Amino acid sequence: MRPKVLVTRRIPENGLELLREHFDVEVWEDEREIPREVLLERVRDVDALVTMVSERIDAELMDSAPKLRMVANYAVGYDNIDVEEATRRGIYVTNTPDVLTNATADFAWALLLATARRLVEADAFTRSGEWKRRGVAWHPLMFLGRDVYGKTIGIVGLGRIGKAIARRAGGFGMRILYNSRTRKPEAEKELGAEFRSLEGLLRESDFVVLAVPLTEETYHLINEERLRLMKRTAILVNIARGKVVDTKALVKALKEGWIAGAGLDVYEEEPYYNGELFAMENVVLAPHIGSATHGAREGMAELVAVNLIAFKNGEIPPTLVNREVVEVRKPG
Ligand code: 8YV
Repeated sequence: MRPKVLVTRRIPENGLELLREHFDVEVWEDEREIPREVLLERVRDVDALVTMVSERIDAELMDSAPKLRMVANYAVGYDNIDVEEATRRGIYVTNTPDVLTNATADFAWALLLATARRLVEADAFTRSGEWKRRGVAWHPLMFLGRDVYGKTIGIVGLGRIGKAIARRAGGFGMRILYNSRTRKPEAEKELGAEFRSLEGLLRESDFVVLAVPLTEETYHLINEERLRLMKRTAILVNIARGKVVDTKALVKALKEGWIAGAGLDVYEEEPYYNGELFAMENVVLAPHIGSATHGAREGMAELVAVNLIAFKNGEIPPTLVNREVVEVRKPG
């Protein structure tokens, strides 16, 4: 019998084709997210799981899946998985780094530029026909935005994606500040980035971009006190995880003008629906699509498959997250 893999959402065909050569593959094809109780039922006889975003892979799920040997997360961030619990049980956990770095960094810039230059508001205005209907002459004060070129960008988290964001900032003639748990002398040399305390970075930056993983330490890292340190003209961009920012504090900051705007791809609760940000013109909102390019999505699908196949062949999966698991159980 071939091992069974459940894929919880549709992913590009290239990954599924590879998987089908080695596994019995079941894909949850429904438009709706797989309901938790259905997921708990479906995992009963699976050997491996391809999962993503907000699906909680916790002790309860692992209890429901006695045969589960590997969880391949279709994402670089794996805060949805209780990795410690998985390791204890000898379950391998993998993620999809690198293949989505450039796409996500590009998207951080798309949000930054769209927010700075009020692109979404301007698009809505143009489509509405108001430009002609109102009979107001075009004038030089329409849709004034924020300058980007030559300004200061502050990147919180200088991992793979943070560095790729910084590289792009070079082309915009920007001063680059960064904050991370440890200093990165090589990146400082390569990118000309300057280390700052988080507080210092927030005070000095015109654009603050969040690129940290969600951990206990980064939960609500950007809170009321820290938002108050930012310039009134500054823009916050979040392509990391929604819970890195205290949304209530952010709404207050935007309403009361402590900061000028925000470009968000991630939210504390996803899907984000009808929250206070909906009514604000100085925000640009995207539905967690940072890595949604053809290339990145196909790369992620391939990497998920490569990891699973390696595991099946008794090899260590190339992007294994919990290396200690090898002590608990050999792959295969
Ligand atoms: C995923 C992401 O597309 O990689 C991540 O951490 O947030 C995105 O690239 C999304 O989480 C689906 O799993």
